[in-house]
Amino acid sequence: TRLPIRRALLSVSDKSGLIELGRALSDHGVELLSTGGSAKALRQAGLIVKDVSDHTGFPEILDGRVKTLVPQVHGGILGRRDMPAHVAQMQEHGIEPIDLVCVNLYPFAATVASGALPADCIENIDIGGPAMIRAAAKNFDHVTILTSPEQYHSLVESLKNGGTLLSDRRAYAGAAYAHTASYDGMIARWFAEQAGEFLPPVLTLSGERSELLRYGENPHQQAAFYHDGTKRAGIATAQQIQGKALSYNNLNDTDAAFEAVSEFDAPSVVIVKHANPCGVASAENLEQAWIAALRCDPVSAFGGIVAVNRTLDAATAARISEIFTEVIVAPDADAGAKEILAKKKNLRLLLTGAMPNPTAEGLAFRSVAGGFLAQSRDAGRVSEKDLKVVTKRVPTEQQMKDLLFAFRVAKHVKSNAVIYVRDGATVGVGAGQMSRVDSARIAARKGEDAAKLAGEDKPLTAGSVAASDAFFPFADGLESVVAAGAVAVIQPGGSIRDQEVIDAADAAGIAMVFTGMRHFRH
Ligand code: 93A
Repeated sequence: TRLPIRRALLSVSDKSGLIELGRALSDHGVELLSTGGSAKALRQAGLIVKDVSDHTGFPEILDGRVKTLVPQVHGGILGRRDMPAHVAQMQEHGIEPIDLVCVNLYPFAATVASGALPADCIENIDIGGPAMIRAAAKNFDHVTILTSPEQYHSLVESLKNGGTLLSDRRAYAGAAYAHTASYDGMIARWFAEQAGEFLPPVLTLSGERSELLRYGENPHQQAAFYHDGTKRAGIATAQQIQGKALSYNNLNDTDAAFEAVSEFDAPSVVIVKHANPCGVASAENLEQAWIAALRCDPVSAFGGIVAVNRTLDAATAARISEIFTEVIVAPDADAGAKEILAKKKNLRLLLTGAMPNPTAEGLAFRSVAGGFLAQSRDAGRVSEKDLKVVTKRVPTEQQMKDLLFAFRVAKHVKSNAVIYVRDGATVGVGAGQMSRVDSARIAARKGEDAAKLAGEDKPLTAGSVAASDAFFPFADGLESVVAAGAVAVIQPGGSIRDQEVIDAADAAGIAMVFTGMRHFRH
């Protein structure tokens, strides 16, 4: 059965869709109650509206801090229509039932984001709004609660059919509590930030659009994508231009690729497989960067995810589409590139509108049994001035550039990570091994394989530079990269056996620099 709506209270900060909703309600004979700004907007559109203060006989006071926090409003929302005692008490106190509440809250997040003073932020903590939302949601048996303009359309459809269904009202109620929970979560986080605390007392998602995914990492797992409301450029801001829906693994890999490529200023390409880069290159243009990145490990690149840090052009798109690729993610793509990729029906093209700032703050999570770990994201980045040359040999200018490039790549490779780089491109990536020596060997072997595929007689790692995401605990790892042909090494340093490792580098006649910063990624 449908529940008819006779009286509605509209009190919204975000006034989008308000007039259309108000008109539809009015057309269906619903009495409109409203607060200051909302009432004004409705009246300007020619609608008949009663001010809440006229309805309750109590004025808005304390600069609007108390507008709707009165029994006529909350009694009208909370009273149970199916209980004679409630009905009698409402009559006794002149409380008229309110069947629909439409509220969205003071823009706290936007106020904070605008850099407003703390006093303004505080003033934008909505009290009356959440109270009405929570009250209406509690009484969903009798009351409909709308908290987002996206819901107005379905409400209008319900009106045409004579009212709302219980199932609709229950769904609206759930959404309403998610909305107030995330709102209070934001406020709690802001208080924690103001106090300089890392750990907020509650962590909630923003209540922004969340997407159900077909399945998780494996088909027997359920999965969803939640936005955290920060609108960080990347996977959350991406517009999908073509191709089928993204899977959990696609999202994870695409994120890894895009975050990695955001590290580089020059036109760059990152190819990712299973969350690890298998080819990274910077060059004069994207096409050259693609060619160099692909050369590193063309076998793994098959079915990979490609991220670029410039508007994707036609020449590069044509090259990429020569091999099977799952996803391309770019800040933008020109018309020529879109046209070429449109021929590849299964390829997903994602355009994010912008590149993220790799050094921006943020949180990173990981689940553990019974809870989750939170840490600030790895926004660390070394530059040339942070590097300490520890060997007799000093890196050349080109080696220095490659060393920094290699260490930035290492940050985005699962530990233990050892990466070989030549002329702005990876030529061997060793990822995720339990022993650093194994990572070094695997990366070197990839350099050999790639050389064979490219028809070259020397491994690609010959004359390269090598990066390690954490220090070499023993000289063996260093000796291994020397054996692969590396002539300069970048690593954090900090092992009690640093001297042994430095001596081995000097004995081999190579250059080595310490960063003082580690980039574990587990
Ligand atoms: O200052 S409040 O916390 N006190 C209230 O009693 C109250 N009632 C509604 N804020 C209150 N509201 C909020 O006012 C609503 O949640 C809505 O965001 C806003 C709408 O105000 P107006 O209609 O004047 O633009």
